[in-house]
Amino acid sequence: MITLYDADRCPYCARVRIVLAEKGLEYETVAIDLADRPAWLYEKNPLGKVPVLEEDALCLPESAVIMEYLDERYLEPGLMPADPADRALVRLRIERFDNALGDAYYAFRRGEDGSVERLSSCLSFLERALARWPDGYTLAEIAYLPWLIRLRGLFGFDLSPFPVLLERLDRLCERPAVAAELDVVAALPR
Ligand SMILES: N[C@@H](CCC(=O)N[C@@H](CS)C(=O)NCC(=O)O)C(=O)O
Repeated sequence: MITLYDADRCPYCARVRIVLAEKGLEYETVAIDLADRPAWLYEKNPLGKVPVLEEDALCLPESAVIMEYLDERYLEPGLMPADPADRALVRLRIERFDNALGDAYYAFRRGEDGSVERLSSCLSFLERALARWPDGYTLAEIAYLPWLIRLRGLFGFDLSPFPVLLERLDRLCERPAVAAELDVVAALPR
């Protein structure tokens, strides 16, 4: 049985939930209150963060690592390209994303000075990058979608200056696994 240590608000957890849903996998959820997290969470992840995925003896933190594990362990549908070079590019996109938009999002959530401009500049970067990406559905798309879903659904952030990004978001939200995240976000306390 798969267990996911999870938080609805967390976009990193959303990545894992989307992959689990795409693969049609059953799993148990243990909801973690990050404001009052249990001490035992540090035994599962020394950083005390979610998501953490457990399956049998395996205990795995880090959303990008978990996504790849699930994709390799459960082959259908495949969420990585077949070619090693293309696979490397998917990993690079996830890495770049985490270093840019991920941090800017949290600065925005904390209401830091200049964070709207910082976030907009990261979204412009993603917009330009997306225009060059192959128009597919891989772990790279699953990696950035949860942030866009939250920016729009939770904070009413105007994504219209980023038409490529908006088009991908709307199109990929037609997939049931991604659409389920719209409901998760709609139910979050404002
Ligand atoms: N690099 C980690 C980041 C996970 C992360 O930052 N999760 C947040 C929730 S969205 C968390 O647990 N924050 C608690 C903390 O920073 O102490 C991943 O990709 O899984």
